[in-house]
Amino acid sequence: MADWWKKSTVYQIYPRSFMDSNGDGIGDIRGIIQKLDYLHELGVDILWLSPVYDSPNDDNGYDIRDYYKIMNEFGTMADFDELLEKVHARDMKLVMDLVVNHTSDEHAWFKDHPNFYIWRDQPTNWRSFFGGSTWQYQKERNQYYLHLFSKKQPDLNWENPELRNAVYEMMRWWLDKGVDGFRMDVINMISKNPDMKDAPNGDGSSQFMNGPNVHTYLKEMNKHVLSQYNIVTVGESPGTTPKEARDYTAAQNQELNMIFTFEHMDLDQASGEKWDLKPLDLIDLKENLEKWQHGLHNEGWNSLYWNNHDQPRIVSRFGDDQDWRVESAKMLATCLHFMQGTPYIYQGEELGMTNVRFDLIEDYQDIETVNMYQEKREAGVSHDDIMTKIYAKGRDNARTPMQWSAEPNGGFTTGTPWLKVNPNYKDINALQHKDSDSIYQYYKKLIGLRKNMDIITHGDFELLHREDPDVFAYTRTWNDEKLTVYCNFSSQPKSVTLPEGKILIGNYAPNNSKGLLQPYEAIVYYKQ
Ligand code: TEU
Ligand code: CA
Repeated sequence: MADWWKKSTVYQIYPRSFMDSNGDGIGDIRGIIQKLDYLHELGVDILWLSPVYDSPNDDNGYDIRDYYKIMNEFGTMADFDELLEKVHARDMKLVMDLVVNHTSDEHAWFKDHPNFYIWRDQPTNWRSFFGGSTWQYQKERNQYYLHLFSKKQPDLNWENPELRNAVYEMMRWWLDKGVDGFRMDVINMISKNPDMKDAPNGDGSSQFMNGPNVHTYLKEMNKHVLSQYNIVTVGESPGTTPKEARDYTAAQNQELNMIFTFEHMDLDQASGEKWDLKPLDLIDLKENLEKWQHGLHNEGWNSLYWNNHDQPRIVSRFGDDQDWRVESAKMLATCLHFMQGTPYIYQGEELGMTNVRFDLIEDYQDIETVNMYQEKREAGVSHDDIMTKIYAKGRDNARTPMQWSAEPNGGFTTGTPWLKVNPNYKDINALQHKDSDSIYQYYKKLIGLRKNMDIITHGDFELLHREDPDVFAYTRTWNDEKLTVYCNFSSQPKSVTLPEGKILIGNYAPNNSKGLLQPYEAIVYYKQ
């Protein structure tokens, strides 16, 4: 079936933190194999693996040393082949994380093919996403190489056709193995302005995001590789608007199937820096998601997500992980899963896993967090002020090990976990996932509704009660069918006018039907 991914739900696995099968404290491919029935039971259709390729793990696998080898800590290529076969045996699909904006500086290309990278005699003032300059001096060449991320992640020079062909050859190798598509890491950064200049505040993003040749490269990639397989592609593209997203994802443009926007994930930051915190204004969120629903309706396709391995956990961020954790986790899921697009569930989201608060910076592993801590301490910011920022937005919030049970380390490992397990694992874990009122079972229902209701896939979106600061309400209409979704994003009861139709799903049982939404209540009405 064409566009099969429009009715699919994707589950993102961060292998390092998913399940450790051999007691070394690091998740691995055999651990994923052990949990395939848990995933199949949830009803997800596509598994997206964060990178499993050989890597020195400066950025936990997003610094690839060998695209044709599995990272030692994760297992062997035979393990991978077994995983792929067992995923397919369950009628699920497997999508790899394609990181081709940069490689590891330990990749053979960096030594043998320097022209696969970007060199300049003089650096610009651009700042790296991980702090410091985006330029690293190399004595042997007496030049600087560009690295938008860590200095061990040199950017690839996509102007070089030899590099592009080497990437396409590698992509075909994985697709010929039978993988079902790619999530493409910062794919909208692969084309840089050739004449790079200093930028205000060192923010070079206007010169490397959605650059001059990005569509040329993606059309070429589609022609040489993507169009030859029945696969799904999603491009991670920070700094992209709906207009640009249409250019990437409109079918007639023959580039990608969908992209990840970051706009809704930037609404609780006060400035250009993710660590400058401000409370979310729900009206901003409603208007942003409306803009994306309308911007790609019938022309392009949305990815729908609250969580991934870079974002804090949504129940702690936009919900209430203290007094209303289960209700708000289900409410947030309802809000997202009735929109148009392909939903992405990040490991642990289906359990209502929360952010973590380690007292010591030494307990944190993420290069982005560790670098930021050092930079801000040197600038005189107090430990406590920085920890507040890390608690809110640090990437390790999403990377604490999956909480499978109340056993030591949440059943993730019998060894010492590479990153400490969230201490709340005794209360929050997968053991209860079969309980009828669990968050997992609620997600399972949502996933099933998407498969069976065309209105969710195709219906028109209309925002309701635009000015209400606490209730996110919208309708979907398709022929003579109508869905009305009410989500209370607050801990206060909120009165709403009852729509016509019957209650399809809700996170309170028995559902409130008197028009007074309980704290964090979500309720969906269906009329035919
Ligand atoms: O993230 C790209 C990206 O935009 C990040 O800077 C993101 O905005 C930031 O991590 C939020 O705090 C991708 C991967 O998802 C990320 O894990 C990698 O570190 C990065 O690219 C480099 O490969
Ligand atoms: Ca292991």
